Amino acid sequence: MFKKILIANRGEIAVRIIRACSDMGVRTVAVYSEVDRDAPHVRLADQAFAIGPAQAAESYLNIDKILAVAETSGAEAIHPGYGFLAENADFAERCVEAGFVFIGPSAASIRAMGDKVEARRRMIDAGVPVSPGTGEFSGGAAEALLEAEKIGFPVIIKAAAGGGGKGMRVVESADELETSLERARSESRASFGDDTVYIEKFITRPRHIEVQVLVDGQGHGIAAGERECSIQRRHQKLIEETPSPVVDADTRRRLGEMALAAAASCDYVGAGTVEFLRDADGSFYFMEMNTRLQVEHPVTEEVYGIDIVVEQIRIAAGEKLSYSQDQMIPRGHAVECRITAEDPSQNFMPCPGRIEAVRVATGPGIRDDSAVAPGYEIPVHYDPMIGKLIAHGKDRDQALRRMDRALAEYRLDGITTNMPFLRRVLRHEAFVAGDLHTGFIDEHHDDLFSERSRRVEDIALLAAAIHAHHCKLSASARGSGTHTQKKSRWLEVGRSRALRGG
Ligand code: MV4
Repeated sequence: MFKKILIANRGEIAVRIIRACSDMGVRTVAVYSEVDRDAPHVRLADQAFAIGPAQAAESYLNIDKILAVAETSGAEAIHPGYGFLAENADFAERCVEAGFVFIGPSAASIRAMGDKVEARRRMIDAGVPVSPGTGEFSGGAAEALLEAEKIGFPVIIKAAAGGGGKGMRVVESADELETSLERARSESRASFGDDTVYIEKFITRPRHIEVQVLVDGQGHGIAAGERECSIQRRHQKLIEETPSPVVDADTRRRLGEMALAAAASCDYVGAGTVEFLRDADGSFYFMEMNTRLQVEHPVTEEVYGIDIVVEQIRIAAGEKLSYSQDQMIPRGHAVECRITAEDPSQNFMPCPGRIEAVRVATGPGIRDDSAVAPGYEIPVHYDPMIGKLIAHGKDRDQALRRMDRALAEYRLDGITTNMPFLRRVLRHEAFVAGDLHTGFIDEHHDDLFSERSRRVEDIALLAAAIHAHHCKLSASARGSGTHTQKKSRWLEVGRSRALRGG
């Protein structure tokens, strides 16, 4: 096993990886930008090195600097986390050339799955279902029309270098085709420096369901169930869960086989995720393979009783998987909420700032994967996601109730977060019913953003403010600075009214 690992990342995922290393007795090296000097990941690591200015391009994306720190610190392996350099095949290659183990798949696997046309071709060869469509499409409007009519409208034009929604255009009818093709190509050229596109049948009202795979260097692979990730906004997932409300044991087995075939198609080694779209009649189509650890990995860890980060590190060190496929039995249900410093009422405008006080939620079935601390200033330069709350229960109902309790308990003073919005989604009747699809937030926009839905929270806030004020008054009357322990009658009234929606 490695003695020392460098974590080429920041925030909650760097903290998560440091924890896995500590559990394994592996020492850790953090890297940080100028604005992250006092960040949680820096404090938790055994060693930390500055790698440059706030701008990610000059720090967390600076390959030369990161490799230089790896050399100086004596680290043997590098974990990229997610985002930043995690799916950069050149980085994986440079790590290996410099004599470090890259904790992730080979550069060749990353490249193969990063090219969406190539990935599609490999899936077809491997017998994994894909949405009907083309290979690389280099024709003009007339040829596009022929293809689209063969496929049937609506179609979607996607960037070969894309993923995550960039360079995508949905085309409802023939008259939009030419403009959409031009737009998709130019957006793709601007974003990726490559205007290769392909065309697929557009799946309407799909669910996003993905499968976690782990493959070791001895050729053993396991699928650790699916995650339902349909609750998204602008291609950012908000809430994820496992099991999916629509996947039964037999479908899970089939999906697992498809995901392992997808992984084998690019000689995948490590932890990976195979994303599928599920259409309204229950058919699954391969969408993409993510060649990294994912944000939402904890729900799988809770329900399958595994540690995905530990497995990644073991696999990278040449060890065998700790689990076999027949041990992958789901136990209960887990849900994850992504907590962001964003204001949902201001179109999810990022609201970074200084965290004045923190009360992390705990208690039965709750896991907090965050990177927050009192006095910590959330930098404006990176993702507004500051942590994740994961609730595990014996079934979906218990997991959702625990999540609601944890979100109510959680306090992050000094910054605006999306927590009240997450609670509105969790309590929405369509969400409770498991009636999910990728357009959920848009479809239920009025319910989730209306004055009325926010009024409930306003009443609770008002009651809490009155309570705090009342405490202060009684404390100063007694000449002490401590809060009174007795719960204010105002708060109780405010709470019960708020819960009734009155
Ligand atoms: C699709 C699709 C419907 N049909 N492909 C979005 C991001 C990129 N990974 C691919 N995406 C989609 N591909 C076909 N053939 C719908 C989407 C899509 C989507 C997928 C998952 C989650 C949210 C989404 C939001 C809009 C569109």
